[in-house]
Amino acid sequence: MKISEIEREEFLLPGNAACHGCPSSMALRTVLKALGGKAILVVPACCTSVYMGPYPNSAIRIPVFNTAFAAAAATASGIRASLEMQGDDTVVVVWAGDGGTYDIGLQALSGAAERNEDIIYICYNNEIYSNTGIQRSSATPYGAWTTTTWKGKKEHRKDVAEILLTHNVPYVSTASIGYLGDLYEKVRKAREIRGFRYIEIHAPCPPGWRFPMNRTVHIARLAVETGMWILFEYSEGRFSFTGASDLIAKGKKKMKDVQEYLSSQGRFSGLTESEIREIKKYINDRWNRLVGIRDHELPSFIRLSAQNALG
Ligand SMILES: Cc1ncc(C[n+]2csc(CCOP(=O)(O)OP(=O)(O)O)c2C)c(N)n1
Ligand code: SF4
Repeated sequence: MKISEIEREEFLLPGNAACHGCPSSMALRTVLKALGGKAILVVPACCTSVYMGPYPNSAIRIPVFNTAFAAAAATASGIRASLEMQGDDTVVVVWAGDGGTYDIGLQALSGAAERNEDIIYICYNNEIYSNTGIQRSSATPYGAWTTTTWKGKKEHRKDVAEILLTHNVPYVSTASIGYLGDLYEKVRKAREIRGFRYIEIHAPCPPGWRFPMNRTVHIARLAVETGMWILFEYSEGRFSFTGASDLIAKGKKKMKDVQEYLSSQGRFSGLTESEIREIKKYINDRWNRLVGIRDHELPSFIRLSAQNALG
C-alpha cells in the first residue's frame, strides 16, 4: 500500500514512557492508525500499561480498559456484549503481551475464540515478560537467555497463532514490526470481519534481547528473512503466506542463514553448535508444517494433528 494512504492522525502520543526503539509502541501506533481511532482497547498488565501513563494523562487517545493479567479476552467479551445491547458497533480490541497471551491469559483467549466473540485480539510478542524484568515466557525461543533461563531456554516456544487456527475462527494472522505496512493492512482487513479475530505481532525488544535500540526494525526483518518468524494470514477458510515469507515460499527470495539473526542479539551469545543445529531443525520443521497447512484444507490439518496426537 502507498504511504499516503496511511492515516495521518496520531492516536499514540509522542513523549510516552516506552524505551527508545520499543517495538510495542511502534506496533501500537500503527494498529491505532489502522483502527482509525474508533475502538476501545483492553490492556492486561504489560509494558504498555506502564508506558501509556495513568488517566487522565494517558498517551493513548482512545478509551482504554486496564484489566487483570488473566482476563483480557473475557473483559473484552463483556465490553462487546454491553455495546451490543446498546446498539453500538465500536470495535473492541485486546492489546496484550506474550506473557498475558501465551501463559496466564490463554484460557480466557481460548474461551473467547471458541465462543467466536466479536473482538480483535492482538498479541505483541516480544518473547519475554519484559515489564517485570525479562523472565522467560512460553513464547521465548529455544536457547535464548532470560533472567530465568540464564543458561539458555531448554524448551521450544509454543505457537499460539497455530493453536488459534484449530479454533476455527474467522481470521488469524501474524505480522512484524519490521513490516508496518503489512500490519496496517491486516488490522484494516480484520476490522471489517465480524467474529473472533487474532493477530500476533513479532516485536524485538532491545533491552530484553540485548541489542542496540536503533536495530529494532533490522532485527525484526532478519527474523522473517531467516524463517525464525513467518508471516501468514488465514481468512475466509484460506491460508496463505504474506510479504517476505510469501516470496520465500514462492522461491523468489532465498531464506537467510539463521546464524545472522542469532549473532545479532546478546541473548543468543551462549549458544553451542548443537543448539544452533537444533534451532535450524526447528525452523525447517515449522516451515514444512505451515507449507502443509497452506497446501491442504485447514480442516484436514486439524484432523492430521488429532491423528498425530492419538498416535
Ligand atoms: C496475576 C499477575 N501475576 C503477575 C503480575 C505481574 N506482571 C505484571 S506485567 C507482567 C509481565 C507481562 O509480560 P507480557 O505479557 O509478555 O508483556 P510485556 O511486559 O513483555 O510487555 C507481570 C508478570 C500481575 N500483574 N498479575
Ligand atoms: S522493555 Fe521492551 S517492550 Fe517494554 S517498553 Fe522497553 S522496549 Fe518496549
